[in-house]
Amino acid sequence: SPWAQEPKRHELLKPASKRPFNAEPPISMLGEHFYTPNELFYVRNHLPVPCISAEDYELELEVEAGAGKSSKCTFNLDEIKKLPKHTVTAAIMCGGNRRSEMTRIKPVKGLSWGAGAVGNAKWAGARLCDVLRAQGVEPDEHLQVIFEGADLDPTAHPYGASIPLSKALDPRGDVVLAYEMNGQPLTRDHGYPIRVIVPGTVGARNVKWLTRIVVADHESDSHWQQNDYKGFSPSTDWDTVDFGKAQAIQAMPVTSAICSPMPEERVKVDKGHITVYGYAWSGGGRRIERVDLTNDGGKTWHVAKLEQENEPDGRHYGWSLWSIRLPVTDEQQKQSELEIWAKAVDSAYNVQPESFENIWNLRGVLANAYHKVKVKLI
Ligand code: MTE
Ligand code: MO
Repeated sequence: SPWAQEPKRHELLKPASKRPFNAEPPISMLGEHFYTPNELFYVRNHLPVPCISAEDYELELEVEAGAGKSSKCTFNLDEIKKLPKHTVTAAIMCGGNRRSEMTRIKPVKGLSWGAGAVGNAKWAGARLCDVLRAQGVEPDEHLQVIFEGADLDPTAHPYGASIPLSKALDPRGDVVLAYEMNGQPLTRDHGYPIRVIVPGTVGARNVKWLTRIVVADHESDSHWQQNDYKGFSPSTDWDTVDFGKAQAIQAMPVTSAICSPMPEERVKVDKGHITVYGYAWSGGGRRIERVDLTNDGGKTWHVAKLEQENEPDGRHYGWSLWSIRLPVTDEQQKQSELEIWAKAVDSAYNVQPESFENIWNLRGVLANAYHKVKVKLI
């Protein structure tokens, strides 16, 4: 069975599916750590986890004829580790994070993720731009970089994805061939021995168990690049959808989530306040500027305190944690039910949409409406 060699997982990871393994941590724990502990980092696998030994590992780099002077070369793990080591903090978020909230409007196809299909880590490895430059790859707006994993589907096609060459070559893009996650070697679930980290870009392009890189004049022809991870109008249904007409998701939109309290939690009011915390993140390196909270349906907004790295805007790839002591009126205390809303604003003043109605899409991706949590006051 292809599933016989699956790694052991932390018991707190809640599976959305077991084969392939997909799981998220309890979000109250997620919001407690600026760097997500490796064993609690969500796992999103489309296929069985491949077994790769450090000795046998090989990465192929090919420049196709349509993308300049064609060439092919390979690297083993030691060769990659000898290249200058670059560290970047980046959150990775699945395109389907928070899908379960969008589903409540109208069913969508996809794993029913809560708000935990995201994690923030310090990644270290060789810079992809160094590897490409050494191979003589020149900037060209029309070219793409295709990544392939060692995980194969039943027809022997690898998991694959692609990004624009301009992102790969940009030194501020911080794309790394990572062998470390929070100072530890990658675990098997997260791509051992090498995965590509594409900061600011949807999880699906951060290919794990990376075995092949191709510079080409076209995107990856994989299912996941072509027929998945794309957004559509709320009125597009499975009879009318044309995946060829939509752009593959790359940078993610601004989002946030309340990690604590959890829905339906009984929350103690302390001197007229309750404590609320969570995360916020935006794609494309856009820093989180502000997180606003309301518990009266938007009549009054309160600004949360942010914890974030001091990276420049445009290169701010890590998430922000936020927390606030939210005031509760006597009137609200008497009613005992309270609904809390969170919305984040990024450095381009992009803001989350208020509801899921107008961003609903049939795959349930880009689910970034205000996060709304109903609690009971005690
Ligand atoms: N890479 C390979 N080779 N196979 C996969 O199934 N899943 C992708 C991406 N890279 C995937 C992959 C998706 S959809 C996401 S959201 C992230 O990996 C999840 O990364 P994680 O499991 O380390 O959290
Ligand atoms: Mo994903």
